[in-house]
Amino acid sequence: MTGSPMTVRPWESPELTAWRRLPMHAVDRRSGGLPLDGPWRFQLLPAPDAPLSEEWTESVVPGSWTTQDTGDLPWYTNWRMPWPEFPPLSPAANPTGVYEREFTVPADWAGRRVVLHVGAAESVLMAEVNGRPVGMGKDSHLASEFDITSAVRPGAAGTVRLTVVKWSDASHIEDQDQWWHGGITRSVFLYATDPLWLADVRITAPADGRLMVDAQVRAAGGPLPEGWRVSGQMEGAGELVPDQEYAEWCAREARVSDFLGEARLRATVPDVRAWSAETPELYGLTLRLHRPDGSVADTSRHRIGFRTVEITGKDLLVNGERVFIRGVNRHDFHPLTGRTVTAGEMRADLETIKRFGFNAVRTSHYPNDPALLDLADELGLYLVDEANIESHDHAHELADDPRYLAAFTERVARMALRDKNHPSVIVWSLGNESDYGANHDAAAGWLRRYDPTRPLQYEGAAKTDWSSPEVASDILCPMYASLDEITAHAASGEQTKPLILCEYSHAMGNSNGTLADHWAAIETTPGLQGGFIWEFWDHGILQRTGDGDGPGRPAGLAGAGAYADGMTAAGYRWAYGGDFGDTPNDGAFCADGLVFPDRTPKPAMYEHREIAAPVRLSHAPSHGLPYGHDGDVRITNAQHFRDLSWLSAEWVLSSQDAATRTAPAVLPDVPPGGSADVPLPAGLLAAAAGDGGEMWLTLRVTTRDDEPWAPRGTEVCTPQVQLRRRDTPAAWPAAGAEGGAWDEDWAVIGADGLLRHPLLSSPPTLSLWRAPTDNDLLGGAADHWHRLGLDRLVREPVSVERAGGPVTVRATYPTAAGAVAHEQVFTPLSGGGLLVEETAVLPEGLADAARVGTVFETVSGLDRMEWYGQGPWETYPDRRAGGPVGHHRARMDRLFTPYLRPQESGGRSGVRDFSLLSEETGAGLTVRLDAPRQVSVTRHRASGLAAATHHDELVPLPHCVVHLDAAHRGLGTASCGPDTLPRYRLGAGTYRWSWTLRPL
Ligand code: IPT
Repeated sequence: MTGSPMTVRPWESPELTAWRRLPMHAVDRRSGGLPLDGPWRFQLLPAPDAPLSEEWTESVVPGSWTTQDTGDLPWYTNWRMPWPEFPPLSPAANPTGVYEREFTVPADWAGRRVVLHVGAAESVLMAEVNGRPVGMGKDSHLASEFDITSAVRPGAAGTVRLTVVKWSDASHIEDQDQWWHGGITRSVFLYATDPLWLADVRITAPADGRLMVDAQVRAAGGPLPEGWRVSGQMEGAGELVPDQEYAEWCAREARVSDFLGEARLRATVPDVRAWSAETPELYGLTLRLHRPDGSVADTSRHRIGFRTVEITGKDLLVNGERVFIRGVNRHDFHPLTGRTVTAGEMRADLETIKRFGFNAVRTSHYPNDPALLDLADELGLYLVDEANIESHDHAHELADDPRYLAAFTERVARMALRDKNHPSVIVWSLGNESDYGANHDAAAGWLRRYDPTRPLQYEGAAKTDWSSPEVASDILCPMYASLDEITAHAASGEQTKPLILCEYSHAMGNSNGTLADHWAAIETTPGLQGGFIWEFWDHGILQRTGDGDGPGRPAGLAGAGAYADGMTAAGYRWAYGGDFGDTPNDGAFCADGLVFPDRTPKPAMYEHREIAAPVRLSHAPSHGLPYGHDGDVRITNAQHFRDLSWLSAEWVLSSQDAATRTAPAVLPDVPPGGSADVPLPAGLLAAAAGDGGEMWLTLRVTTRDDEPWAPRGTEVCTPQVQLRRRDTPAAWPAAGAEGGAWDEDWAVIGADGLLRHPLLSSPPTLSLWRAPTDNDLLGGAADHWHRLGLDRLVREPVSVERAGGPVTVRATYPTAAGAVAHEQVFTPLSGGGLLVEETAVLPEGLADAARVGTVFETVSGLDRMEWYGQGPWETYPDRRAGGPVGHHRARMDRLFTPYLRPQESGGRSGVRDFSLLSEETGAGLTVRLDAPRQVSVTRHRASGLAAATHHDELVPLPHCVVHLDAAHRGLGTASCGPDTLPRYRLGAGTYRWSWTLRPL
């Protein structure tokens, strides 16, 4: 301890997990105490044993000192430790924060027991009060509490000093893939109890409404007095009844032990409304501890959710139902404060998660702030509550290292002790990426005995043998397994457990390809029950770029608005690994979330929202295309517990050549899992009878009333069916069909075969490359393209043939795997239009190119795009389930998605036609495509995107870069996990596509 004669170095003693730390419990002491949050005196020492100086600065608690201009900055590594020392050692240079402040214990706390609560400290906490060491604790994501009664005097001022050592033996088991920080990251407060207090409360509340409450009572300094009593009152059930049998047993045992401060109460709630993620029904319970004279010594309030979790065969059941786990991994993260998040921010996270169709969160990779669990209970989310253990870099050594045995078991036990009463917690997790060893089995043994009401999981336990029923995991929870692997296992006859991926669909950059394929399999394959997308957050820290490299402050400079517009405020950027001079680091691998650092959802969120839709729309089986104006569509309730009465809907009918029409829709009264066939909206179809082109019917579903996680009118999903195909090829301008003549003042094909056109600043040429996505880079596709030379394609003109109207241009594009033959036939159309028919032949070695298509650049001044196709958000061939076909429009800068590391972005799938126009004059150009195509329109060339490392380096062009793709490679998830499926890859061979260009 600082200033104490103790010579032990607690930061290098894994056996020493705590000293005088109170047992963890589930009694909420957050209100009624003495808050100690706010500015503290602070100094950052270079090492834990360095002397204190006279120089005090200030640090705000809770907060990470690494985001508070203290000189110690955030450092990002994925799994490797940032320094070379082996466990249990830590480096000599070891930033150590000393926090100090005064406090006054209220005078009316006289005679009470006083406890110091430190919400979380990274990574070793040593506490002193009035110069006296009062305790030590580890585990950066759980609270430490110390009894400081004898160190304080009620009514008098005192000083508390908290010393926090950043690197320790514990860092080796907190080696999670995230920024390293230091500091006191959750709230600090004092609270007082009676000398007789409720030490813990345990609630068992299964879905049948039979409640059991176990209270544990302790008395300061000795045995419990005679005559104490616990009473309980419960909303919906009134007074709880003491369990007589248990009371008698206790009385008997207490005579022997003198210390059995236990009471058990029971109640049965009639017609209980069960808790589930869809129906987060909570009941209030108040427990009171009475002194022998009947007066109240202590009170504990709880919100109870009645629900049952069990595993039957290969199914995880909640309240008897096999629920799909539509999960996401969430870290505690904030772009300004590092690890410190307020309850309001946690609520915003969870509301976002709910609004995009998720029903589950894995608290990767440590227990979260208690407020998060309260919110999950209230908003309705299933939690996999994960212990703070990840020994990634030294996983194999530590899993069996007896010096770490206590740390493993304690971290698991303390989590369960704290969170056991939350209905949202349906599964415990022993931690992440720590191999599998005796320490895990010890922790699992403790947990299974302590809480038989929940399954536990640990990915590492079942890694090598998916079928073994013996290991410390009740759920088969692999990470990043391929679709083939999981479906094969489900079909193997060897499956012994529910298969729920603990991580899948790595959301790094422009990613989450094949999510719909995963869910198509999950929803139809017995044994597959869902998974948790990796991950919610892009961990970009706001950084000033102008003057120094500190984390950005003051707060709020790059708020949601600024970033949704596609840029951070000037002079700031989202920093990732390496941007703070942190070496070694793992670069942008921390930018792998479904939301940007300011919580703006990425397009993949909309994909998920649609895949998770509670309402599905399909053609009634009796019908095929085209429908005409009669027939039925089928509406299915894809929920597990709720009917559709909480939703409103409207029909949206969109035809390619007419304006969108809408009409109110009535959702049928169908139970969970049920469906009903409803007639097509006849009036709407009649009105649209004359509309040309293909036709789509969308059911736009919104919340009917306010939900705890969304105001009334929030869009929930937009399922869609096609009613009529488009009548190509008749409407397609075949060469010569629409007589035109070359107007040489307007458009010219030069001797080089390149088109000069007044609407274009750069002629249409062949493109086979895209600015590599993170998946392309880390999965190897980008290297493949670079070796072939696709990123620096050179056009060699071969011939130009003029035959009156059409001009045929042939060119080749040499690559390392042979030349690509490219042909363009340009035909003038009446009214100044142009038809371009293209063919490209890719030699064998060019399979798996990024794209095959046309690229051209427009004139300046076009700032809006309107299109008929999928949208409005970005979609790609293997991530387009969430973009309904319709008429969409967007400002040019909104088309682009500002992934932290610039890359291919802004694509739209299934585009049939689009216009680029000036908002001011309405003038511009319009392009019609022969078939639904992948199109992207941005202010950036692929080469510019590929060369930039951050957005502040990009200079938008004044004009548009347009890509029309005959084929575009899927996105996959190869930055960590499987690449896209073969059907989303490009083969060698002949590609044909055509398009028309007309002035607007
Ligand atoms: C896996 C980790 O559990 C997670 O924390 C994160 O690092 C993720 O990968 C990638 O972003 S571990 C990996 C070795 C599969």
